[in-house]
Amino acid sequence: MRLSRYFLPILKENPKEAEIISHRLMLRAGMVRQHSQGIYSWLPLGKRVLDKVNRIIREEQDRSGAVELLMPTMQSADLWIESGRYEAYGKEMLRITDRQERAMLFGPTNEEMITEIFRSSVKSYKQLPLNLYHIQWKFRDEIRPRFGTMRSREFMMKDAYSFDLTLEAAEHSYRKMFAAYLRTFDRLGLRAIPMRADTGPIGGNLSHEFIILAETGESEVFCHRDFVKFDIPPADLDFDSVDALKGIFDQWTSVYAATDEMHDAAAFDALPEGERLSARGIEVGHIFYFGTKYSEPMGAKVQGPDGKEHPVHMGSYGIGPTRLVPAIIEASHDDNGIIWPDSVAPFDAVVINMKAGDASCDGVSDRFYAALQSAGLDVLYDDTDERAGGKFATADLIGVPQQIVVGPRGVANGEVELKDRKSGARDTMTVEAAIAKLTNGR
Ligand code: 5CA
Repeated sequence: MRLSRYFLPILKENPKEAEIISHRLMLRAGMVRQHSQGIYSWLPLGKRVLDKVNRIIREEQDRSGAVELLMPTMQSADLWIESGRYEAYGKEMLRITDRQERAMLFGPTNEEMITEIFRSSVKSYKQLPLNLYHIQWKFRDEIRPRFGTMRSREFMMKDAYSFDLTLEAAEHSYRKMFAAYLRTFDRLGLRAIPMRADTGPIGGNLSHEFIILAETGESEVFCHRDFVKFDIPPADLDFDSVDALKGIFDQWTSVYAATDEMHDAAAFDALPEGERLSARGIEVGHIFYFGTKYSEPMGAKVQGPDGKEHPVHMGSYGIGPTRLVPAIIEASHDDNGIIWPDSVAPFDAVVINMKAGDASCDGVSDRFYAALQSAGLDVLYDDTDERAGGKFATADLIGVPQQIVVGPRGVANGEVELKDRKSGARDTMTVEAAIAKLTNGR
């Protein structure tokens, strides 16, 4: 992508409305734009990161055996009246009346709709287990939308829903998502800690929130320090193995971890001082097992091996991609801007042409741009005529991991400079060596 033809509305000044660093940097880097309270557009740079986050979420959901579909944002109130949640959901639900005076709503979550899809076509236990997920916009009329897309009113959610015949099978489905979440957050460069959590309006009695520790987090959390030592499940994990999944779940739930609603001060205080960690955190995922809470009132039943009909055991599993993007920034930035983990960086590399219009700088920059692109890298090419200082500041602000500086002096010697955004290390080398280094293994 040539920067001269891209849309990257960078802000030079710190936006006053932003209280936390991730919100400031997302506005400054031209990733999002607010329209009204808690409602944002994702501009091209932000959209690239969001797409990469969603791709990782999707790969890990698919790996665990979940199946993707797409449900609408608009729902009929009828289904919610059936489940008994229409009144109970309260003011967070955005209620809309259509031209035929029918009560509609902008979905805050999809338990009812997925249960309706399930009951209309699954009739036998032989079709189980089943886990269906989608990545779709949600709307919650939050009482305090704040911190940019961290807590917005319209936000994206990956929500998965599992269906099983028995409690034991449902627990296995729950652990599958538990393991998939550990892998997902790890690939996003985050260490997320699963904590016993309250179930709120979703219901049920087994629930974990996945929390990233961060000073700006909205939740107060209490946990054991051992979490840093636990293993991330391997890519070739057998998701059908009950023992393997139980092993992972048991390890990660073996020590104290709870959000403040579930906090047991006596149990926590009994831990030796050096093992206790009380901190603030960001909830990036939340999983629930709620048995037959929806299947019973909505009649989602399957025939069991005994020939009788049984309401299915269900769970639901959420991740917030539009919250994850600022959470990653909270975890990884410096005074100059964002430091993206490679897995979600909007561009893998930026070619900075220090003297656009100069035939030799243009020649080398063009060559780089073509070589990196054909190796499959996402490349930004700063071909603008801004001064060098401004170009470096932009590259650092938007956090591109690899920066290639093409300047007239270096080019005269057949050399360029490579800069690693994270370490700040700079290395001068020949054009050939730099291309080989960046395309290595591609
Ligand atoms: N139906 C269940 C699970 S699918 C559910 O709705 N769970 S939730 O309410 O905990 O939301 C799931 C995830 O969505 C949260 O962990 C969080 O990452 C994200 N999320 C929730 N509310 C917001 C919000 N207002 N802004 C941004 N992300 C949000």
